[in-house]
Amino acid sequence: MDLSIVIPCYNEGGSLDALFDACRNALASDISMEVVFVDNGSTDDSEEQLARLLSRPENQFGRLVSVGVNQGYGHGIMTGVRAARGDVIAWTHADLQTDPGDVVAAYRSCRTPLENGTVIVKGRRKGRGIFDTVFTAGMSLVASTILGQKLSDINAQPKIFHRSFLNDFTDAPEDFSLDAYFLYVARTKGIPIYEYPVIFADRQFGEAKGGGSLKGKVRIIRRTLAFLRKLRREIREGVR
Ligand SMILES: Nc1nc2c(ncn2[C@@H]2O[C@H](COP(=O)(O)OP(=O)(O)O)[C@@H](O)[C@H]2O)c(=O)[nH]1
Ligand SMILES: [Mg+2]
Repeated sequence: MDLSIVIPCYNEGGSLDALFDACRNALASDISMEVVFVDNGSTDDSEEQLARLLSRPENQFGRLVSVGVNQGYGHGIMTGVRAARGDVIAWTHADLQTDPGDVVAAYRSCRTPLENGTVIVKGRRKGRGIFDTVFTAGMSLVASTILGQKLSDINAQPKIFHRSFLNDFTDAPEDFSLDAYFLYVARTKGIPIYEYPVIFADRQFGEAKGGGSLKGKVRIIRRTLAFLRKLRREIREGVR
């Protein structure tokens, strides 16, 4: 299989019909691919919606992985990643802020180096408001300073990599810091990061639980900074 797209879903019941439509539109005859939907311990009707959608003949590109009790964003993604069968693996969000079609387009933009494991690809969000742009630039600067590695637009989706990259991914964080960790590992291993421009839409269904709200932003900053400091300490102590 060429490509697995892992999509963690946490209380995304309202997004799933549109998400499946978008995934179906993203399929391409020259790429063998699967979408691994992770029900990340949702407490809404996501599980029933996923079961209903996955039973339909037109949705056979999809597979379900369930996490019984939510243990965080990173935990959900890594559970899906470990179940993925593609040579190249991607993750992106379920809320349609990034189009699954852009995941396939980003894959295509670097298909050969991705297949050879010589690059990782990440989205770079275009067309956002000034507040979000400044916030993201600030976070990138702080994270880069703490880790001593240049990281930019850390939480942009998708993230795409060859499965061999997982060997370097030894203790991935369970929470929202996973995206920062991913880029940090690529930088320390000297793997080039290619940034593919993506349009970042507003969330259409359900509620933002991450950085889409001000409260979420504050929480993400605190958690990410705590994680980055821990990572830096461990690097200094030679644990990593
Ligand atoms: N908050 C949260 N989101 C999760 C979790 N697991 C998966 N997700 C998914 O992560 C994606 C990003 O969450 P979202 O609330 O849109 O974050 P935001 O866009 O930064 O506000 C969505 O697709 C969620 O369904 C989790 O444990 N917590
Ligand atoms: Mg979102």
